[in-house]
Amino acid sequence: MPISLSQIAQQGAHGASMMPIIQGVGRAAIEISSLLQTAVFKGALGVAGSENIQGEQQQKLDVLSDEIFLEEMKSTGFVCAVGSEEQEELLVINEYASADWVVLVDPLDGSSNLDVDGPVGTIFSVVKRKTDNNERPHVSDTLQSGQQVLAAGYVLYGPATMLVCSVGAGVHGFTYNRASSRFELSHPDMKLPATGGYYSVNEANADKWLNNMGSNLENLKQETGLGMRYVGAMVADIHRTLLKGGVFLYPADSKNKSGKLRLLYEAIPMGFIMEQAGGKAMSDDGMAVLDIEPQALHQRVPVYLGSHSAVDCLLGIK
Ligand code: P6P
Repeated sequence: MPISLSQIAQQGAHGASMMPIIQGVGRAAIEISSLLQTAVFKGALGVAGSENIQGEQQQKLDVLSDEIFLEEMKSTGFVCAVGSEEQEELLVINEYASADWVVLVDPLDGSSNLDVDGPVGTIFSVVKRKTDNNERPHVSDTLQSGQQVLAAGYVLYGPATMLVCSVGAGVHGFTYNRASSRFELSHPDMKLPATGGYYSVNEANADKWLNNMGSNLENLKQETGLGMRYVGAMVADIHRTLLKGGVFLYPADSKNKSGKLRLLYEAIPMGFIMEQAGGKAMSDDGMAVLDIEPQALHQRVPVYLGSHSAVDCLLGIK
């Protein structure tokens, strides 16, 4: 009997309560995967003609994926609000405004890869609301550190569609099986290799990096001899780092003084996955990603995510 997403209900302290939400992510993933594969025939590639809160051109598929994800979170009946990269404000699900859970999401990460048929992904995390259930959910419900995360993970839309997630009891990878129309466990108990792998960074920015990150990276290259791989979609670069080892980094630079990646729906979920898989998730000033107290829904942070040896070598941690 193939082990499917319902197995999550037996994992750790939060598996049972998180399973319906992760199953909702799985349903959204199947719909988004199908949308991506037929987008070119439906005129759904290209820009939507609008910008998101980040001032970035929204792709049509960003908007469509956001709508699909919100609809599936609503259909769980357990989610009161969603904080999305594609929405400036917190999206309250009015029909379930008294529910317990708040979901943070980047519905289609790496969408600049879409017009070159590159891999893209969905990144999510789940926290328990801080407001009382009889109050209206508020953006303050999202401003919780990674230590409060109950579930997190990502979907990778590649040659296969994979859902990699954790409820705090290790990391497990599920691959969508079209024959059975379900996600089936394909990568149980994923652990980051302690050595080897690649460094993964957009080196075109190296001359703008802050905090001596250029010399830090040269030192990492000298000390480890790691090769380099960079897809330009965080989900794909993190997934490879999880499987092969090494480090993914997006440092602060003179253009993005707080880095480019968003704390709540990119750095924290990926940092949670990395730590659950035996890796390390750091930001600047010696801060662990999961210890950062968020101040805003779309806050950005520098990230250094990977094996302990690679992250420590890069950051000069003895
Ligand atoms: P750059 C995609 O736009 C994204 O948010 C992440 O998925 C990815 O890691 C990063 O930006 C790529 O940024 O500046 O290298 O194109």
